[in-house]
Amino acid sequence: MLFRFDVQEAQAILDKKRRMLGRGLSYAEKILFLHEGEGSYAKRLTPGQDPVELYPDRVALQDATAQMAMLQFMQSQAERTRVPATIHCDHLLRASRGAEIDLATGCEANREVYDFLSSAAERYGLGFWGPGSGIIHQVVFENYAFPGGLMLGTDSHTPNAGGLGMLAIGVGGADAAEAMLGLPWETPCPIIVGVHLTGRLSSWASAKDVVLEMLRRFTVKGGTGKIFEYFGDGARSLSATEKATITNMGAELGATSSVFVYDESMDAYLRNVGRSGDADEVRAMSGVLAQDDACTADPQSVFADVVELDLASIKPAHAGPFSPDNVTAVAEFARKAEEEGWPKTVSAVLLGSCTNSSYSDLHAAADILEQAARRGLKPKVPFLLSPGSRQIFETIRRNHLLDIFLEAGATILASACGPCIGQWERTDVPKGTPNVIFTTFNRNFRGRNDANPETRAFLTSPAMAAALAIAGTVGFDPERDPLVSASGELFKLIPPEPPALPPDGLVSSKEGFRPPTEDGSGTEVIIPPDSDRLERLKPFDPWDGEDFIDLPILVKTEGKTTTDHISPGGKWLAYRGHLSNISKNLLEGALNAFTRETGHGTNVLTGARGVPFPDLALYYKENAGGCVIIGDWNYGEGSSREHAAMTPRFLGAKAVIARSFARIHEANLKKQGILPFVFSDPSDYDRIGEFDRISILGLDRLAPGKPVTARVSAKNGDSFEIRLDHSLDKKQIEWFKAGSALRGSAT
Ligand code: MIC
Ligand code: SF4
Repeated sequence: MLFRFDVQEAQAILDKKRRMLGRGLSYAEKILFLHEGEGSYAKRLTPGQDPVELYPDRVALQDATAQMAMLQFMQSQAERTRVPATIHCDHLLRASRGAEIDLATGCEANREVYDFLSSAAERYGLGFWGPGSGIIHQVVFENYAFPGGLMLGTDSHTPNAGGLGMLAIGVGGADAAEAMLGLPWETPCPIIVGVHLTGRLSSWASAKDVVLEMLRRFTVKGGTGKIFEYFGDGARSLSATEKATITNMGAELGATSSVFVYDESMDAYLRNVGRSGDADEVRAMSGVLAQDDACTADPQSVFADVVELDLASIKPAHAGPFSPDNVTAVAEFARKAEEEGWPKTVSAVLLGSCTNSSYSDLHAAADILEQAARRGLKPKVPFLLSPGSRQIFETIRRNHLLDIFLEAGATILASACGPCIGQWERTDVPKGTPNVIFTTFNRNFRGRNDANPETRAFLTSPAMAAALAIAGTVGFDPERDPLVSASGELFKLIPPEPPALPPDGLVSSKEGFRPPTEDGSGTEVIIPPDSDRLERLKPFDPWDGEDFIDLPILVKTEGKTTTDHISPGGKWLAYRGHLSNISKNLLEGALNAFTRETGHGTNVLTGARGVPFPDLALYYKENAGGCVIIGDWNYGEGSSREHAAMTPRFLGAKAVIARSFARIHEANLKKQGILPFVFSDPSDYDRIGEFDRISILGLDRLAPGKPVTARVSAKNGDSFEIRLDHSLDKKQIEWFKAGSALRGSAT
């Protein structure tokens, strides 16, 4: 049974809401209302202000975040997850020599983490997808996502399931642990924005280009607090997996989630993957779930905002470097590359990831390689493919696409995140060498893929990625530029028209999957006592009731400070279950506004310069009662990793004062007992000096909606006061007092 209510019950709930609001309901609202907790059910909530309590149908965890999630879940002494949940081993596999060898090496290298996760899953009743089974979002899409459902996932790209009409939201591990305890999940009631799609994609334009267009318009901050609901004729023209590419990268917009309204493409997908039973159940509910007429007749009465997007006007584009909203049309790219002085040749092409590894995506890329092969051409540069799941891999093998990739000389990596999260043992380009790569991934932050800050990564569509691998020059535009065949003739690539779904369905494989156990009480969770990768958590200390007085500033970060800057991936992924060890990467990639260094700062107590932030934080913890972090706009953009909040907490940071926050990171800070403040006047950011001390006053009167005063004291004794705003509600203030949320809710 997918739904907790039958048609009549669901209808009654929604009728009540319609009456309460005096208007029609959107699809996303219907899902929210059908999953509300008692705390918010009967209330009329103001989007963007009031918190909403939700009960998800499912929780998904990936191995890099599941470790902390499970360690926190274990702190609660619970017996079993109350909500269906799965763990997916995808992030920790390194990509080096190809699927088979990498999988064997990875299983050995990560043995203690996999043993821990597998035993914890068995003990607490979670499904377990072992290494090689696929990337969390792809596996969830194939096996669990369903229209009308609500899911939480400990990964920012969880909204991928929005391609199947599921409202899916990325959260930190503590949130997931709470949901698994059966507690309601609380978030600011999202603002629903309608995205009305008309027309059809044509030529080289793809679903990737649709979301790049959204990023061009709205930037990485534009989605904060919002759910984008995609609908209209244009939406119906996209396949479920094309839709998923768009909702997946809604994370790059900072959106709480993105979702497409249920349509035929979702029904077709579910049947193609062998889930006809689910498809039937959803069909029975489809009348209830459908957008109310007002969404099309009078969209302004339903949505906070309506975006019009004509798919026919979408042109192919690349995004990068260093930010997914740096979007350049392919037609303009050669000129831009010249202007910017980017290297002219492509150094590698990476295909796959959770964003673009559907059958159709891989078919599109294979089609290009085949067109080139017929003219005697092969990729000029290393071409690496990470299939999204074992099922996808088996399907491309059965349907002979794999042969095309292999003949083109591609390296087939394990069905895992691999280079997307820095697990790429790149040896062909020495660190520090400027170079350009094209990927079909969703993020391109500096150093993310190969730990080389000089690598400029551009996000693009699968067909374009393949075309660039063949051409080898960054400015290549297949619409405009011909290629020269092996026999010297000019020819142009033809835009591929891949099938939406694999003919004969997706190959079914549950290899590497262990379903939830009925009773795991006899299973012992394996944590070797001497492990440097796993460490049981000790609760953070409760607040001592005192104001924070004259705390030094650990860093004032300048510009983009993503979670990749605060707690990088790559080699550090190995320590995601060991708080003491992973804390050694704190703010490694952050730019210090005072000194222009990255990852280092000045010890204002001793005068020592160039001190790594973890050492500095520890020094302040021991000698100054802690520290404060000052952040720029959209601080904590990017991933859901709560390590970016736990490590500063562990090393004594008391508050982060930023110009603004990304949603998941702000929530993670609250959960871990760090106070997130924003400058009431963003220009106060400029007034803070390196040697200033920060006092946060009146903490005993901390209350929802009430600004707080901070005193900034300079070395010479001068001081001034600034106003800080916050979004803490009553419960979250209790978390702060208790030391962290789980401590607050579990003890
Ligand atoms: C990412 O794409 O940045 C990650 C790695 O999947 C993260 C999760 C993590 O840090 O483990 C995410 O997007 O949430
Ligand atoms: Fe994995 Fe990359 Fe997707 Fe994150 S964005 S889940 S690292 S494939």
